[in-house]
Amino acid sequence: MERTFIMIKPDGVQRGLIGEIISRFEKKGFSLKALKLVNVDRPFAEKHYADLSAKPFFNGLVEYIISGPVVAMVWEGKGVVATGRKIIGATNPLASEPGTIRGDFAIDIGRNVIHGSDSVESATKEIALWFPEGIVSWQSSLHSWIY
Ligand code: RTP
Repeated sequence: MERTFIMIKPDGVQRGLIGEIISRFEKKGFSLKALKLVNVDRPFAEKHYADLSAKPFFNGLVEYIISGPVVAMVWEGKGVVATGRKIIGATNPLASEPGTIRGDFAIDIGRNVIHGSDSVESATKEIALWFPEGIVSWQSSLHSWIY
């Protein structure tokens, strides 16, 4: 079953959006496989965003991610990577459709509330980076009729 890495960024945590965000993924039918509230340090944030290290906004992005605790999660389900990105909405919240998380709760691209893996390959890498301790194994009883 496909998995994705989802992170509620510091602004999402500070604004009290954790429950709202978890609820949207749960109601869609995806299963929460791992969750932790963590402060990340600069080297870790730089590693997570290594692919963007040449971008002009890279330093600001790292400062933002280390500015407060984030919620790191693994969600599982059919098509969860692509559908998770749809639930999140476009990177620039002003371009995100209403009904998406960014469309409903954000304005600024530099404070866009949430991250979601952009491919199955990235998800595998990000889950290994954020959850080196491994994740608890459980099977939602809903799977038998959802999937
Ligand atoms: P994410 O990785 O956070 O899910 O975002 P994304 O795939 O939608 O967008 P990406 O291009 O990977 O950018 C990562 C994060 O960098 C910040 N950003 N700032 N022009 C800017 O100032 C700018 N562009 C991107 C955003 O926080 C974006 O989510």
